[in-house]
Amino acid sequence: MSTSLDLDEFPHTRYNPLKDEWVLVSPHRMKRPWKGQVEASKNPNSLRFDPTNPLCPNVTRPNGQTNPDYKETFVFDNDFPALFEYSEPTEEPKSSNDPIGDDLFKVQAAKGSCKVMCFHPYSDLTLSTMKQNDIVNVIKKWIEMYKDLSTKYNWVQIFENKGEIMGCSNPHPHCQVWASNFIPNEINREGKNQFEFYKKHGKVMLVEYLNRELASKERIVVQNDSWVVLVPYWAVWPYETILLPKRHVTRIDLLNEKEIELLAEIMKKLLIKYDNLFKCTFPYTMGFHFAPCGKYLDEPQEHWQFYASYLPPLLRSASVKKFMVGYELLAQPQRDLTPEKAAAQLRELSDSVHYLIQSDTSDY
Ligand code: H2U
Repeated sequence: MSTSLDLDEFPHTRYNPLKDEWVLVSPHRMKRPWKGQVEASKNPNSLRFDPTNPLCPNVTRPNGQTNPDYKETFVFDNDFPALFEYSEPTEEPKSSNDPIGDDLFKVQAAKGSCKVMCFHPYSDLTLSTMKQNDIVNVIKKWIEMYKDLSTKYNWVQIFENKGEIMGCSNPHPHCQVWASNFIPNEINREGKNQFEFYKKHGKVMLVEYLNRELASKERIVVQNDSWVVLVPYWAVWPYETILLPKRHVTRIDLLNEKEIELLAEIMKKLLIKYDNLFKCTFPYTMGFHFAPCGKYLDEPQEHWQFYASYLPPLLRSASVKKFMVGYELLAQPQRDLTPEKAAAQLRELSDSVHYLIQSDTSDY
């Protein structure tokens, strides 16, 4: 990008076209002395099986149900769901009721399905230390769940909260899947902005964006034949990344076998890099965004591009996190480290040798 601004030195704001919002970048602040606390990193969970953990195989959950002796993934209905399913099984997304009320007091019934998915029977593994084949199983299960939920609900959010710092309640490798009759705010916003871009340029925003990133190389972290991980130009969190396919894919169930295989490969590579960054089991929230489903399956959604977003909170060490507080909550997000520097740091880290396992971990 040609600009007279020195983006490495001077404060500037960057535009996020996906969210239609700006982020303040203050690179000069990286030079200030740091007197904050730096704690030693906690050892990751080393217990393979814990009979008191409700996500482990063969354990009876507090609701009285016993988990099967699962060997790969295991999915169950969340015992404490944020949403309740349609009361009538015949209800469909098309008949989802519209909001009622006026401009000041609007309300709409929220229906949905909340599932928990265990990635693996062993509690001491994470996606970064699981075998690539086991990650392929996880992706295939996501697709299966999506296919089932996408006919009944208008949106399916697959997400993983990892680490206590991110509010994750259980060290066992797992994620959640929430399907809803309504389109959540972030999806609504991204859908509108991608649609406007498509109308204006006749191009898919994130396909075009990736082409530009591949040409510049500045923010690329790792890539393979089907996927690219990069720190977005408009990243908010210090080591935030976006994982994009190299072709236009509107929904998760449209990924082919090779893309699924290579998605598992690149996810593992990125997560090994993340763990190696501060030598800890790296916390984050991750999830997928793609075209909505349900009643939108009948509508053109070509403006959408499938992607995964990784949002890690850490800033300087295993325990020093970036706080999204005062200015961020009241005005707009702000960061010190530039996305280019974050990408360079992540790029240099090994994507095959995990700091805890001093050998090639691809077949751990
Ligand atoms: P988190 O770690 O992201 O909080 O996800 C764990 C989910 O598992 C959480 O939503 C559910 C919690 O409600 N859960 C059950 O459904 N049953 C249990 O016995 C334990 C946890």
